[in-house]
Amino acid sequence: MNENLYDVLADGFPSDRARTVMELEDGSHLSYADLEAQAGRYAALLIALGVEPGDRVAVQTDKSANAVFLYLGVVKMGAVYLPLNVGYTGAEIAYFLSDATPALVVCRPESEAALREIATKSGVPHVHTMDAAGGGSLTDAASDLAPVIQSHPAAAGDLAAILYTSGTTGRSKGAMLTHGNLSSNALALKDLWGFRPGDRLLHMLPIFHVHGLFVAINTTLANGSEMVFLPKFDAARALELLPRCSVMMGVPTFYVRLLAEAGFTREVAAGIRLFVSGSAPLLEETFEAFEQRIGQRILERYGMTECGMITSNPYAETPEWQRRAGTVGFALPDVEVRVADENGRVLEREEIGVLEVKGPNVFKGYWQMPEKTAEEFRPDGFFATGDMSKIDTEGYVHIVGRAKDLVISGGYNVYPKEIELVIDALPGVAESAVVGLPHPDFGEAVTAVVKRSTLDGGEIAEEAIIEACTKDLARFKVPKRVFFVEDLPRNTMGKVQKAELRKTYGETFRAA
Ligand code: MCA
Ligand code: AMP
Repeated sequence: MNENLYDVLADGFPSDRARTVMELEDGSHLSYADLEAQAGRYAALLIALGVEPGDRVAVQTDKSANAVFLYLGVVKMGAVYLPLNVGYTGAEIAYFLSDATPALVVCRPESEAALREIATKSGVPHVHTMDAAGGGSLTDAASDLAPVIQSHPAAAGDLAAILYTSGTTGRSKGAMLTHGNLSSNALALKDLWGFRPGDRLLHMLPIFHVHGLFVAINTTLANGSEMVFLPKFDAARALELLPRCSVMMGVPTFYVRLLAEAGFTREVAAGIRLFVSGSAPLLEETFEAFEQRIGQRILERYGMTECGMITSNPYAETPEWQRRAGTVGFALPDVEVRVADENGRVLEREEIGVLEVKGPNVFKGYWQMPEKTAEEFRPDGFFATGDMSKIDTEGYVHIVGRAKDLVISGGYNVYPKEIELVIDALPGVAESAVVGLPHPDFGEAVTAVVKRSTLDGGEIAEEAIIEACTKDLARFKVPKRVFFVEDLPRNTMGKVQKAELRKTYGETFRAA
């Protein structure tokens, strides 16, 4: 049976393919017929280049309609889509390419020279460009080709995408997501969140991570409805566009920034039937301020790259089942969740442990890391998320912390180890500890605490550390502040006490 994600989504496309799929920043519209033709052309080009089903296609481009159509074309012809954050630096990209060995890399024109050099070293045969408007060598090469009509017949367990997610060891892992993972999530969310004909989603998220790419786009396409598709989040633009939309999805920072706008009123939001928040904890104060101002409750849901969406607060509210601040709701249909201790013993309601998940949404494993994969799965197939949680007596899931050493800044994950490795390698540094501190805009702000080395002489300064990080790391990972200490606080086992650092420096950004 063919379970290619593209075809599953296409089952939901409107029968009148002239209907709009995207309205762009300049007000122009693209139809479902445009989507089919352009995705089909990219699929044809990939086949012409010799890309085979199962080959990886790595894409580091700006957000554009063609970038979405490229994603769909890759999936359609059976290759594996590998999106990369545009913020990633050459050093970061070099690792992804050497690990994933893609058959094709698509990059911004301005990074072509650097990318070609990295690609050559990793043995990547093809490099093409795509600019912020969707033009470039890839689109040129595809323009005269006849669109592929028939998708590659894929099984539910075949790979559709690899998304890299950093790890506690500092080494990124490629989460392998299958056609079945992505389509089960899209169809579940379409039903659960009441997607209906005529919906229009305000799309302001980046499209190289699960939230903007799969949750927002796949759900919309499975519903055959439209998106107002903007290059990035901008609160002032959101105020102009919200009255013409019916659904908005965002990370908590979007809602914090909207609430900072005096013009964000009930009238502006009146046409929105659903505001969704996820990727990071939504503070209760944001949930409450939003309800007070707008008269609607944000629907908070929870997920991760490896599993797509896992839980959601209720869409249809009843007197007993409401969207509750500080909770992420209930497992999606067909998804099971439980809380277990570190030995895998399943805990009772209200007890705190690690959340474990099983279902059609759960990924196939980490790319070429069978041991790492085995470590994260329980013998009965549950995946351990690393999120500390509890399920309350009514069944609501609460994410109460993280077992994994992770900072989430403006919805982006930052693994401290990766930053610590860069800082520790600098002359003048003995050792460092990176923590996330409360930040009014980003939720958490990456902060480094550094012990200087006496060996290398000189006094390394905050600016030098930030500059060095900026060279190697995407900007959202770069510490917003660096503090110096005589010694890092350690427990009797010699482990750095990050909780203590978070307490000591906790007020740093409060008034920012
Ligand atoms: C930008 N900067 C950041 C961030 N974004 N720093 C820390 N954290 C960030 N998230 C840097 C910029 O490089 C710049 O640095 C400075 O902060 C100010 O930029 P600003 O103009 O304020 O940023 P922005 O362009 O407005 O972006 C903020 C943003 C954006 C809109 C919140 O980060 C964003 O769209 N976040 C969404 C992330 C997302 O989609 N996550 C989903 C992952 P400098 O001045 O030094 O250059 S999927 C996921 O987590 C799971 C599956 C799930 O559950 O969804
Ligand atoms: P990522 O690895 O980028 O997919 O991020 C997944 C992580 O984001 C999860 O493991 C959680 O730690 C966090 N996360 C996502 N949604 C929420 C939420 N609604 N509340 C708290 N944490 C969340």
